[in-house]
Amino acid sequence: MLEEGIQNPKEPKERSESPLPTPAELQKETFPVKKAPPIIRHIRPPDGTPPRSPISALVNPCPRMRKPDVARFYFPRGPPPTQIEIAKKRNQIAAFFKNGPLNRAQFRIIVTDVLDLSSYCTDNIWSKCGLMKNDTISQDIFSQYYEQELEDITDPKVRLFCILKNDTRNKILRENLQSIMMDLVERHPGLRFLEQSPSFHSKYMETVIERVFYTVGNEFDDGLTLNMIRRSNFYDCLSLLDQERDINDIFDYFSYEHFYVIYCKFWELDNDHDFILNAEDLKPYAESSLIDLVCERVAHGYGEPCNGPKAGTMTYRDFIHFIISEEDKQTPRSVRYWFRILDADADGILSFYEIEKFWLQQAEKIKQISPEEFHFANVQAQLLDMIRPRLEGGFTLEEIKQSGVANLFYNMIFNLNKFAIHEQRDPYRIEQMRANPQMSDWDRFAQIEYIRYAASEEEDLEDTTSM
Ligand SMILES: [Ca+2]
Ligand SMILES: [Ca+2]
Repeated sequence: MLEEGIQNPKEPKERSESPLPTPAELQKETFPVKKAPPIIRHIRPPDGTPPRSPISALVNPCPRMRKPDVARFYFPRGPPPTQIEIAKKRNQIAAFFKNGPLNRAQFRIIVTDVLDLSSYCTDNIWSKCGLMKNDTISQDIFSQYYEQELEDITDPKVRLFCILKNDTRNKILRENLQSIMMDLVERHPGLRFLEQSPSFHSKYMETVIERVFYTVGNEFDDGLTLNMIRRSNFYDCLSLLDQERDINDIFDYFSYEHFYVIYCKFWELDNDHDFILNAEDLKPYAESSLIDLVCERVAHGYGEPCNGPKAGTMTYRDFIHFIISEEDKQTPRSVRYWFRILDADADGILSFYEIEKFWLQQAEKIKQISPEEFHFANVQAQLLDMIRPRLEGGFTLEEIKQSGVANLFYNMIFNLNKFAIHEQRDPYRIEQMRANPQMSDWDRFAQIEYIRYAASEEEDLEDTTSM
């Protein structure tokens, strides 16, 4: 047996009678003696073509396996419609066109009843079909577009994305929402009063579009993807526009009152009205409740990149991101916004030496209004109590997000007024939260401020009439 094991492998050997290999044979088969790995032949490609992978030039010794018959379960565009559903939709479309081509107003019923989209998307379809505003649409033109682009989609959010997206980028850009906004300003019953003030149309439209990009998109600001649309409530809010006559009841994106508050807040800070703010302009915001260092870092784009004409300046759009982040510190986006403001060395950890720099300015402010002294050690203990971080030296973004008290945490570091309001447990505020639990911090802020603006306008009016 031992001799067999060291036998020259070139010599033919007699196999044993046993149907099973001997231990020595087994050993040889498992460990072939110093067998070199096969050489990969490099095939010289003809000039002008890139080299091919050597593997693909060799004959594959393994026969190709047949793919197992597993039912497809992931459909990026939603499960496909059945033949019955396809036929039903085609019949529905044919019925709407039975009297010939339709104008834009007549076509809206197809957008809502067949495509299950907001009627305010009509103009996007119109331009996808290559039509001008005053053209009519024939059944042939629409069916060609519909069968090619929309027929296999059952998820209306996917349909919305396909109608709005920029075709070359496969994303929704700001300009792709423009026609929805123009139609909205022209037709929505809740915006009739704006007819007399065309100068505000573009600012209202810009504000709504920016709020959509702030809420649905992300900081990379590279357009809205299908997944972003799917995860968001944008489709639902657009659909609400056809049912809700008071646009102010649609808090997300479209409320005119919310726009009014954002615009007035900006106008109050922008003294020279060139629609640009710097850190100095920002400091009086909300009765100067933010510390200077925070205002400086906001204007320099540490929270989110700013688009002003020079470093340290913000546009109206940048201000929208700032004010929503400031007034609602609980959303994932605003938690990130303020984390970047405070994480001065950008290492992903909010360390106590960073927090202390901001706190020193906060402490100065406290000194001006209160004889009581607050030591950083106490603040540190309170912050640790709120978040309970894993590391000793600081906090991670995820920990602040998960804590559910990001607003308190941030306000304690840099917004004295807001922190004091929480500490005092303002009964009006508690009542407001109880009455409208569905409202976000932003919604509550916008509501209170709008009422305040409306009241002061009425007071002004009374003053002028009594004079
Ligand atoms: Ca300015
Ligand atoms: Ca840091």
